[in-house]
Amino acid sequence: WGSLGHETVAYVASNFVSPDTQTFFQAMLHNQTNSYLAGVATWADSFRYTDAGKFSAPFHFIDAEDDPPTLCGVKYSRDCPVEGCVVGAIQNYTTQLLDPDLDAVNRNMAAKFVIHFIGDIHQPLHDENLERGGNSILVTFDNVQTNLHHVWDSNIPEKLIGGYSLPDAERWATALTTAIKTGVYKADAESWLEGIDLRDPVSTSLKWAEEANQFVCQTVLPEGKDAVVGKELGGAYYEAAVPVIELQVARAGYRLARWLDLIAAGGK
Ligand code: DCM
Ligand code: DCM
Ligand code: DCM
Ligand code: ZN
Ligand code: ZN
Repeated sequence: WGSLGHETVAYVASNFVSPDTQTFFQAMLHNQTNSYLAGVATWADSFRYTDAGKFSAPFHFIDAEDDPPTLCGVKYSRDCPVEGCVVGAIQNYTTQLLDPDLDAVNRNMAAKFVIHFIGDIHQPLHDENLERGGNSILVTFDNVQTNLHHVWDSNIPEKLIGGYSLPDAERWATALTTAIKTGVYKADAESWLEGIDLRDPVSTSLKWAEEANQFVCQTVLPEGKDAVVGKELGGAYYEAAVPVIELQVARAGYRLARWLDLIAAGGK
């Protein structure tokens, strides 16, 4: 996701964490405001472009070597290489956060990674190998040349919300929070937490990746890549994608809240 998606996931999570979790992460992140999660949600995207952070570039996705739209699916052994992937990264940085001996600097970094990667794993094209997660599929969006990955990361969310500032993210998160508490997601939200297990971050996050990857076959490329190459995606394609993007941002925020609650409780 672009900054709007990541900050919205973080604000949704802030709306659902327990008071103890809020206190725990506000202290860890040295931020006493309501934006303590949103304020660090895009840090990992800046860090991966630095020399010190290059190692973390593969941690933002898992390149499922499936065959959309005929066959979608993620396999950890097949799709997570030695350099790492988002599923392995969630495991590694969650484990670091549970280590009471970890120093404050690494603890702060681990928190920022977990907040970001639980967002990314919910973007369908972060769970897909085809054309580097859609980055090599050139398209136009409202007459601007871009690529399919960027359309899902940023163009669609920003057209929906009308901007990408921190207040835009807070506003979107407020709407998604209401939808979870009393609206269209109310009946399903508890089921989003099924299978969540702090002692098994790989199985937990692989389920999230698998679920997002199914949307590559259903919504991202329902008629294959040749049906979108060079096409204008700001119309009917946009309309079909919006409900999936809203659902995935809502799920990511709600699951991030529970994951942080479990971490703050020390895995107890
Ligand atoms: N991005 C950034 N810094 C740069 C270049 C790009 O923060 N120097 C952003 C643009 C996209 C985002 O990274 O919005 C995509 O990253 P991801 O989807 O992995 O979060
Ligand atoms: N950004 C975004 N959507 C845009 C433009 C920028 O999400 N339409 C993000 C990408 C970078 C940050 O804002 O993380 C700063 O971008 P820039 O340097 O392009 O202003
Ligand atoms: N990305 C992805 N899968 C890949 C390669 C990249 O999901 N195989 C993501 C990471 C960023 C965006 O695509 O969100 C752009 O990546 P880069 O700047 O590395 O081209
Ligand atoms: Zn992306
Ligand atoms: Zn990322």
